[in-house]
Amino acid sequence: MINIKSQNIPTWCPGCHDFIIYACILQAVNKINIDLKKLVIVYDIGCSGNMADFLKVFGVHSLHGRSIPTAVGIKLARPDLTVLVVGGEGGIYGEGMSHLIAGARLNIDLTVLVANNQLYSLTTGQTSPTTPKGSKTKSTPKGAPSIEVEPVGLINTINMEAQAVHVTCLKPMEVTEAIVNGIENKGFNLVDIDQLCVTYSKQLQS
Ligand SMILES: Cc1ncc(C[n+]2csc(CCOP(=O)(O)OP(=O)(O)O)c2C)c(N)n1
Ligand code: SF4
Repeated sequence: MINIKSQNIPTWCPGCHDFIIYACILQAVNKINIDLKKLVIVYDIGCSGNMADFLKVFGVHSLHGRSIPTAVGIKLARPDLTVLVVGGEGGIYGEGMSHLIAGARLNIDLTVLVANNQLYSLTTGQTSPTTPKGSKTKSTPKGAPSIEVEPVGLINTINMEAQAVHVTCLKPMEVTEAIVNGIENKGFNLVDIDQLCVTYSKQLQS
């Protein structure tokens, strides 16, 4: 059994679905029986990116929206490494959107896991690129004005050779399988994961 849990106890709110993504990564690493010397995880900034402290693997806790270019650099320098990205949709579909598009166009061999909770959660629940139009959030008291980004459709439009799937933390086995498939598929892989933010998601019902 490969144990990559660090000594730090996760600080996510009780019930946060980031715990599920964490468990799925642990499971996926065991299923593939990966050589830990060849695994690197690049984390974005946010609640999801805080996983950097809870996994004991080589990695970089990068900047908000800049996890994909960091991962691209690592992969270009060391093509023999398996490179994962873990971040929220605020970082990957918002500030880092152009990097997501560039990665998919290049079809570079990365697996990008997006904890998609439809909010900027670490900064206490502002609207994000996947907040449903009309939702009243802390930053959009009159309702979010923009239509939501649809990540799988977006990647398919950019490059049909890149792989993009949507899964939900309510079905953890599918999340694990998607991570395994992403690692095994030699190309650009987006795994968009419905992830409930138990603390701020109540706004999305408004
Ligand atoms: C360049 C930059 N812009 C903004 C911030 C402030 N910031 C930190 S986390 C965050 C939101 C994170 O939301 P998301 O990426 O969706 O991740 P989550 O916390 O929901 O997992 C923001 C705006 C920052 N740290 N750096
Ligand atoms: S604020 Fe939301 S996303 Fe962040 S740890 Fe708490 S429940 Fe999870």
